[in-house]
Amino acid sequence: MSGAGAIRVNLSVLRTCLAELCPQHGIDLAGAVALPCELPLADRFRQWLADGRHGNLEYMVRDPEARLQPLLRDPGARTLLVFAQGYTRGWPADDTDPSASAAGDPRAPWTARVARYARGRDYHDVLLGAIRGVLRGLRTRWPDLEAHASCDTGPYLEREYAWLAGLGFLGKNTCLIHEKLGSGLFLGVALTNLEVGGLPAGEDPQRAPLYAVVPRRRRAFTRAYLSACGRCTRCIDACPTGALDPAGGLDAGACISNWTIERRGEVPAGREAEAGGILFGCDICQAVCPWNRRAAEKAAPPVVPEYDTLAGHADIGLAELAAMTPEDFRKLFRRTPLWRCHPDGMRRNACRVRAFLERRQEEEGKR
Ligand code: B12
Ligand code: SF4
Ligand code: SF4
Repeated sequence: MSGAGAIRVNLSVLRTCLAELCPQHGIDLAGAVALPCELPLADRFRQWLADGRHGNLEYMVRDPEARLQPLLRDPGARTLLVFAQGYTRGWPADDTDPSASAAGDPRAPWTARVARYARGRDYHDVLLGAIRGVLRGLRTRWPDLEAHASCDTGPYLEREYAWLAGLGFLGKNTCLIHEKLGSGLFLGVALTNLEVGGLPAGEDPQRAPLYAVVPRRRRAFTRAYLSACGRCTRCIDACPTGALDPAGGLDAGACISNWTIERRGEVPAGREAEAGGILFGCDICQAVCPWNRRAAEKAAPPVVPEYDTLAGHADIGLAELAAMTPEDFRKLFRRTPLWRCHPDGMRRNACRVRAFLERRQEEEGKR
């Protein structure tokens, strides 16, 4: 914040503004966390780093305390606004998507081997644009509003803030899950100089967000409502690499999503089969989640169409992807989440999937 000072706002006025602005910009959920806020799950994050479960994700080790306390970077901030935008309304029970089931059906188009979050325009652009639209709207009411918006790339534990702001609960697959919309949600935040009178102090999660396209499950939340998984362990059981810890958390070094997106170099030696027919990202631990199955059956407003644009390119073959030039890669994937893996990552992934499918066909031929 530049030092303009805090702007005092009333909670119900902010709620009314968000209710008007969020639908205009395709945002499904919005909430707020008062700062400073001691994150109740901070020790999980510290332990995650201490155990080396960030794997090759070196950016996670940079200044971890700043990630836990935004005021260290910006002492003038008073409220973190938190937003969620749906990219899919759950996963249906009969989902035969190989990125979900790793079934390795050789007839499946390459687009079905890509995690759903990556089948459209880059969410960093779409959601960030939407958040900035909301902030512009808020500025017409509060011209001195200072805000710094980010989506994914900012140093925030976005899921924990979303949980604290009442947007949903945290699942054993580590995702933020809304009881009606499921976990197919992107998260983004805006650090602001708003001081919201009546906003509960952090630490305990709020019962509901300030704006929601559909309300959360009607039930009396207990004070410590953290997770609605109960005894379910489907995501842990379904994960092909054992990346999910039954005690909570994920080993990024063992996660297919990391292997196919972030990791430079091949899948860890000897583990290629675990990634199966998956080309990019991994949806398995969300596709098996009953909350996503239920969400798929519910009538909820459609997600923004920008998140479903890849289908038009389904006719490209894996062989073409495996030999893709940087120029072709740029033409097809610029401003999509697939950009993140670079042309060599795409070639590497396509070669691995082809080898997997060939091996499978050979094995079936021998039977
Ligand atoms: C690093 C990262 C990854 C890494 C590591 C993931 C991980 N779980 O840590 C990799 C590359 C593997 C990854 C994969 C994916 N990611 Co990612 N990722 C991030 C990033 C940049 C940081 C996450 C982080 O801080 N990890 C550190 C650990 C300690 O934090 P955490 O897992 O969130 O856990 C916290 C809480 O959830 C809680 N907790 C953790 N586990 C449990 C379990 C229980 C039972 C309870 C009660 C609490 C709890 O404690 C932790 C401390 O706060 C965030 C963006 C951001 N700035 O936050 C996106 C983000 C988490 N990713 C996102 C997405 C969409 C994905 C994928 C679905 C993409 C895909 N289809 O391939 C997968 C999902 C894999 C999974 N099950 O998490 C979304 C998640 C949206 C949502 N609804 O939850 C985010 C928020 C990006 C965004 N802005 O939308 N991701
Ligand atoms: S994204 Fe895939 S590999 Fe990673 S934890 Fe979930 S199921 Fe396991
Ligand atoms: S599959 Fe079960 S355990 Fe995993 S997040 Fe969903 S409800 Fe929780």
